[in-house]
Amino acid sequence: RKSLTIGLIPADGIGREVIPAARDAIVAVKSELPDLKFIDLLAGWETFTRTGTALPRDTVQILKEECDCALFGSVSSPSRKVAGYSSPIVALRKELDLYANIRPVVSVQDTSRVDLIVVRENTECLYVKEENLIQTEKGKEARATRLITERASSRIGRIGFELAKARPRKLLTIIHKSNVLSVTDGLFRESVRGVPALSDGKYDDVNIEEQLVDSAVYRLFREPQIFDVMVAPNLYGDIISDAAAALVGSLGVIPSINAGDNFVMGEPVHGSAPDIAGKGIANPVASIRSAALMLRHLGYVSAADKIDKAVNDTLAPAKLLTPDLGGTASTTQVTEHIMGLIKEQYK
Ligand code: NAD
Ligand code: K
Ligand code: MN
Repeated sequence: RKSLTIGLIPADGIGREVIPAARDAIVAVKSELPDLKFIDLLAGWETFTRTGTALPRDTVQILKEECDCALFGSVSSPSRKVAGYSSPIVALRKELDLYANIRPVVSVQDTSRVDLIVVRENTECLYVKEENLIQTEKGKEARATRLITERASSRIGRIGFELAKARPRKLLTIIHKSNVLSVTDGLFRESVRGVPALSDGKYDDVNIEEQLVDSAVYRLFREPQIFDVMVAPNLYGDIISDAAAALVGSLGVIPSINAGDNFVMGEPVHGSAPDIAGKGIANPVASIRSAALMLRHLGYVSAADKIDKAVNDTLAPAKLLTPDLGGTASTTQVTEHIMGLIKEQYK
């Protein structure tokens, strides 16, 4: 790759305060990257109120035709149904076929406590949203379709194996409920388990475990350190990744990427945080880590390591923290401190 073009979609609320910090972090490691280009793109609730669409066609087209990857901030989605509005993040995952949602969760001060990655299938399961309501003689009856395919399960399984292989413990835990849902979850489990056989011995050194989803949540809260990489169908992955996030204190530190075979989009896990938007105190760490995760996924491992190290060396001494972590520092102060620690690594 001769150049790296990154779409920036801050969207709403604190997304506009933290995505610039993520951009700064990428610029700070630019000596290890191809020629950088950033393109500012619109999406979100504010865009909807101005233009009538939350995801302009222009944004999608530029992402597809000009960008190698993107950083997404957060949207303010209304809790009531608004005619014409639908979440741009869900649409982007579809448009760009970002089938893997990857979310590392690491304790802020003591990484020996929680250090795991949740890999969530992002395209099917109950999220195909085929729901049906009928009136029967005995009252209303609702049904939903839960789609599990071998193809989607294998490709998410492969991502899980790939991530597990790169970690010291090399442990992949498959999350399912095939004791009850033997057909759908059975297919998920079998498809993930089938990945090594299709991979020329590449994953022979990865240890495979399984957990039923309910006991996985129980164990996550009791002894989170037993987990390394967890791979799950969409709904379980959604729940487990939020539950895991609760273990480390603040949403403001948890990054994610949405990845497909041809595109990757970094995104802090948190939303637009209307309660603190505009105050300059949003924690930029989730977004900065999302930038690092995106670079790592694209193969720029040493650049990503430098960003992560600077973040960890800022958080662990617990001197310069934003209010969500109990400190009094501003977004800018934390960002500048992290940038300083990145620069030091190039001296
Ligand atoms: P939220 O993540 O925006 O906020 C939850 C709480 O965490 C708030 O108290 C907030 O101040 C705090 N918080 C979140 N990120 C923080 C950060 N970086 N630094 C410091 N504190 C932080 O969730 P919510 O309040 O449930 O939702 C607000 C809006 O965001 C809603 O409109 C919701 O639809 C949207 N949302 C969007 C996404 C997304 O963009 N993918 C995800 C979740 C929620
Ligand atoms: K977000
Ligand atoms: Mn969720």
